[in-house]
Amino acid sequence: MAHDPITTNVLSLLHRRDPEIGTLISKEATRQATTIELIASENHVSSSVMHAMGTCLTNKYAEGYPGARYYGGCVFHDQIETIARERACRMFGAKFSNVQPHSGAQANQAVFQALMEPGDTFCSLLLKDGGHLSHGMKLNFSGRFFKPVHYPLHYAKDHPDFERIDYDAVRRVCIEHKPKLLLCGYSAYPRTIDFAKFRAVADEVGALLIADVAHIAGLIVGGAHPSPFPHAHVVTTTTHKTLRGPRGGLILTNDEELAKKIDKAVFPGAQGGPLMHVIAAKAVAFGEALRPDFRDYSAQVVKNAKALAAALTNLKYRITTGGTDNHLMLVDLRGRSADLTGADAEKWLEQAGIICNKNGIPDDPRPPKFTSGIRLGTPATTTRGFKEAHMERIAAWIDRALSAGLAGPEALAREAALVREEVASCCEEFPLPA
Ligand code: DSN
Repeated sequence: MAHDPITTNVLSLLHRRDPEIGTLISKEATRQATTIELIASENHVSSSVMHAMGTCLTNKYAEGYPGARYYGGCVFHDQIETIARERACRMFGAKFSNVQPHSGAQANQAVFQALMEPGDTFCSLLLKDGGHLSHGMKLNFSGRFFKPVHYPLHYAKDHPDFERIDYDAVRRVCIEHKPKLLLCGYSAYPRTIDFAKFRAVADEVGALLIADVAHIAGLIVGGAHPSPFPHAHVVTTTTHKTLRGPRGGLILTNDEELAKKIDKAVFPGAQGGPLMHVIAAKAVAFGEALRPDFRDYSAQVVKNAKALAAALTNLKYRITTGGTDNHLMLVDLRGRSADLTGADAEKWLEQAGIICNKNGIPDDPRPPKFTSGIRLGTPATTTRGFKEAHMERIAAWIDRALSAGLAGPEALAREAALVREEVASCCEEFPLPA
């Protein structure tokens, strides 16, 4: 089920030329159209963004930067990348940008390479507390080649800031370890980040502040979360989450010297040829994010997340930190049933047409393959036009599916099929963007 005429044509061509892959892409298009996407890091791009990726730009090598390439024939690529860079700067009110990172992790890799030597210390939040792989996980480049130290959340239940960042501890850890970089910005943190507080600590210990805003980039651009500038020295992000662009990375700074180092670290340091078709799609998405209606979108993402968190709370689910300020929430399933794991919940909800991911909650005693929580986000449903009232319906569907799962396989099969039908008919009212 394609939702726009170009995709329909592309799929019918693929069906003729490579039916095996054509069929699978069609099935995926139907899956996306008929299910509710609650993965906090996913979104539905416009067909303009989608089709910019499927163009002749993929044929070209353009190693280097606009005006300084290592291949001929880059005249239009130079113009496209320049527009993408300018729009990126305009979105964030920054002076310099690099639009070439293939992903957020590669953006972080380039920044680490630009600003640290192997073995240098940096300070971040642990993956299990809501951080990211590239913020020092031991199997990742960041944990293998650099020395991560971590700041905690408040873990004491009776603390008023339970499960929120412990800013005093950020300072203590930084004073003790004198990191070269201090990282903020997370993959599973539902609260507003106080960039000014982080900058004060960075200044006190002589660190550079790096804000990885991959999750909240669209909220920042749309005015629904405070900006990391002027506090952060460098900002990294993905372009495909709340920012609603193609899958990719982006780096921004206001400091010319840092910008030069970062450019060298991206190319030739970390990557070869840029994905020019993706850079064109980034430019298109940035153009969309600069439009006034993107502000409405960002505000609605947050309103929907708050509504979903409140509706789940009414149904007796515990939301970590007691709610959300942004696009995501972590649901601690143990409140519903001591035996319920994130892994089971993810599977049962998928049977019911609701897609999410299992996620550890702060201080989770269960390993990442099982977890005690699920992470839910509203960027994709908001793109489809869902509002607060629909969030109440989604919460009720979630509860029905999980309650049935807890009652046993037969109850689950019966109830999941019913919910799935209701979900699919609701999705018909909210087609994917064309
Ligand atoms: N894997 C992404 C997420 O889901 O948050 C982060 O890179």
